[in-house]
Amino acid sequence: MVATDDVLDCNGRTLALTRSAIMGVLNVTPDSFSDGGRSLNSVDAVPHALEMAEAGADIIDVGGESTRPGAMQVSAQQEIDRVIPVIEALHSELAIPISIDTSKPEVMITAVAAGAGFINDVRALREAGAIEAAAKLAVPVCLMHMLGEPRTMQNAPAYHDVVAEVGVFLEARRTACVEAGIDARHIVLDPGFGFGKTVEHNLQLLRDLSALAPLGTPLLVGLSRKSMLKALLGLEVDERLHGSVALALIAVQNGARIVRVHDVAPTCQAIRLWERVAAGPQ
Ligand code: 9MG
Repeated sequence: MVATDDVLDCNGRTLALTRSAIMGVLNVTPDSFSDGGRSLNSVDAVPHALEMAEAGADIIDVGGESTRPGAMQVSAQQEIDRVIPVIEALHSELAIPISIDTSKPEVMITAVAAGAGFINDVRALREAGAIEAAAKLAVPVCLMHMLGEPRTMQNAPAYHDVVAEVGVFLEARRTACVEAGIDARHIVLDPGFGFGKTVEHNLQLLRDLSALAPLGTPLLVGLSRKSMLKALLGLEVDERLHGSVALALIAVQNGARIVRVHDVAPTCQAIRLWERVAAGPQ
């Protein structure tokens, strides 16, 4: 059993996991699947992040490369040019931790130097040099499961037992990270909803989420505005608010400790209410 602190030290800023934490999504990309280019530059992105913090976000996840199926890849320099001015501005204007959503070691290093205190890697530190960079930076990391690569991951993904296979992958990556020198208490795991999964795979993972946390490692999940809401309810991206809040709440009830969301205020209200009910008589 790995002991997990209830507080993550994110480069000098704390992320408390004593209650569910809300991670606000800040895409500084022209082709992100759900923001539709809304947060393109530091001028638009910073006020949006401040709004999310005001609405209850515990951490802001800044990304400079879209991970939607079929998205264009960008160079490390392009990613740096997009995210660093935003991270610098947020670091001086906010007191909450800032996460960098990247798989590239150069971006991780530059982002942490600019004030980021958490690495969110959809490739689970499998890119060359990423695990070594993260170990040196000594900030918490989120290791996400993805089958294949964003460009091709939704081409007929197949598993024998999706929950077991995702669990084996996450455990193997956790072990590799600890062996590379990453503090086990700094590791967060994520099943990667929508990353090389059919709707049935996503539903199975959501039902059995608690099966992925037997090691005491906190779980992060991202279900916000994802295409399973189109498949299940026929909703277009701009109609997915209520479904996203419901999915975040189900995830928290099933063991998620951090939820990555676009709509911070409504998600926060739903989760805080549920926590109050679940706490029992005071
Ligand atoms: C960047 N990104 C997009 N979706 C995500 C998800 O579900 N989890 C994590 N950790 N990152 C995500």
